[in-house]
Amino acid sequence: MNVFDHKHIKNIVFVGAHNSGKTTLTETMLFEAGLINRRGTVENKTTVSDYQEIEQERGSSVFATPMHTEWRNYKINIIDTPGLDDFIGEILSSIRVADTVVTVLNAQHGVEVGTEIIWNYIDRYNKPTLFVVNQIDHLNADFEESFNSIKGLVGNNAVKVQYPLIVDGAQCIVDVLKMKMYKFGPEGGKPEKLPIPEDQKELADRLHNELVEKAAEKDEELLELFFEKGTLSE
Ligand SMILES: Nc1nc2c(ncn2[C@@H]2O[C@H](COP(=O)(O)OP(=O)(O)OP(=O)(O)O)[C@@H](O)[C@H]2O)c(=O)[nH]1
Ligand SMILES: [Mg+2]
Repeated sequence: MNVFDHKHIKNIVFVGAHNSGKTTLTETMLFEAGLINRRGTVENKTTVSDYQEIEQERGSSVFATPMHTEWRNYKINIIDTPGLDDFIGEILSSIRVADTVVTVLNAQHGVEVGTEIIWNYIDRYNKPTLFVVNQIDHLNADFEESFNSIKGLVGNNAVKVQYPLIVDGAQCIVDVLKMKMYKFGPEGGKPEKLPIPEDQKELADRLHNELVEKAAEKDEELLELFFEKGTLSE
């Protein structure tokens, strides 16, 4: 077994309102990373994270569950937390040890009361967070509305890193950090990496600049580099 010093251990904590899809997303990540060879579901009581009897009875998470993977000489701990604030102790203790918090939203609802409660703790403990707009396959899912609700919650510091797009019926993601488009097959899996389509270039460029400027604004060293080079590398 590999041994890691504290600099090479990163804790990534999944938080979010009840039923936003944290456990399903974690399961999918473990599957796509090849750590499990069968993707379980909450309905079938077969996820890695919700393994306790009470969680399987309720069909929802009750405990913070740590899982892990290795990536580029780092040990990445992925902690899936419950969404219901009855279990706020589990959520709080996980946020305290987080290097990065991932706040999962359901694209049908955007920011919910549960998201607000959890955000207050993320803010209080001054943790960086990435928002994932999840469940975009629903008919009434609305990415833009969800993003606006994030801005309503955290203010203008929120910037897009990726946005979803349907191209020829296929689910795609435009990544404005890497400036690439990822196209997924119907069953998910490894996406095809493609150039950003012509009709998305202007928007993608604008979002890329916003992202770079926001990053520079928050860090003196990056700001100096930004003035020197006019942009920042990935
Ligand atoms: N259509 C659709 N359903 C999803 C998606 N992700 C999760 N679900 C369903 O949403 C429900 C809740 O999913 P969970 O993964 O248990 O959500 P959670 O955030 O872990 O819930 P708590 O732990 O109780 O807070 C389940 O019925 C999932 O099958 C998605 O991307 N699309
Ligand atoms: Mg869960």
